[in-house]
Amino acid sequence: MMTKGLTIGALSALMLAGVHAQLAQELARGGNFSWKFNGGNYAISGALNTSGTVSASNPVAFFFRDANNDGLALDITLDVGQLLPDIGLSVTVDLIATVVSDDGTTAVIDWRGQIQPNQCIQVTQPIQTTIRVTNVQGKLRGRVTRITCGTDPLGQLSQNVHLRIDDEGGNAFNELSLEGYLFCPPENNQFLFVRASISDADWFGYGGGLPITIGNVNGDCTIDDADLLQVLFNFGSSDASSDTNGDGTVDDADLLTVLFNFGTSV
Ligand SMILES: [Ca+2]
Ligand SMILES: [Ca+2]
Ligand SMILES: [Ca+2]
Ligand SMILES: [Ca+2]
Repeated sequence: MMTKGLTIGALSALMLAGVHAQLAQELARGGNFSWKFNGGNYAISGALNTSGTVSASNPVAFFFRDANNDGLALDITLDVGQLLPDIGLSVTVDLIATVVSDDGTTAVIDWRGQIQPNQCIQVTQPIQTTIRVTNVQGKLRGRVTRITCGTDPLGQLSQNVHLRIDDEGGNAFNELSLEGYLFCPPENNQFLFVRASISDADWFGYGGGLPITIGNVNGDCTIDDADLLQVLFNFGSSDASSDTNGDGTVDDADLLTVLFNFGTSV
């Protein structure tokens, strides 16, 4: 009796989770999101004192993973060089995701990370020099809302998207800062200390959708007979667009994935 009760309880919980899937879970399920930095301002203080505007950068795709093993696969790796190609600084920082709030209609997610590389890195802006970067800190806060499922407006993702993410909370929650020492001195020298930060960052992105890994082989907004037919049609082949688990063969494992998630839509 007890086992049966537990099983029914677990099933109810699963069904409830399915019905009331939270936005953060839906974002994580998509596996990635496209991101566009629209621009902001920078300020450098210390040995150098200057400020200006940071121009918009090309859209990029971020791939979610669980970098800190807390069960939430929403962490991203921010490549500063990709975000700010003008600066010529190549450094990456893992931003760990925390769900601040999520009522199923709107979610707020924080991404934060910090590294202490203590490495000499070439920069080309605002002057061409080397900096021994001692601290890199990144913060992003995004508000996730539902949109009509369709192709990624930023053209980065292969699956359709149904979530939009907008920057939220201003400078207190969106900042990229770097600290280090000009000319790469062997020891910390306060006269050479510089701190650069980006404020007033304006960004947005898209994510969600149903990835190929859960059986949405045609990339649209539902897992249905079209996906089933595509897998059956390519059964036994190595067609990558029908290979849900990426093992090089379209076989019963891929078919089961489609069947298991059959009927899911966003
Ligand atoms: Ca995580
Ligand atoms: Ca914005
Ligand atoms: Ca589909
Ligand atoms: Ca396969």
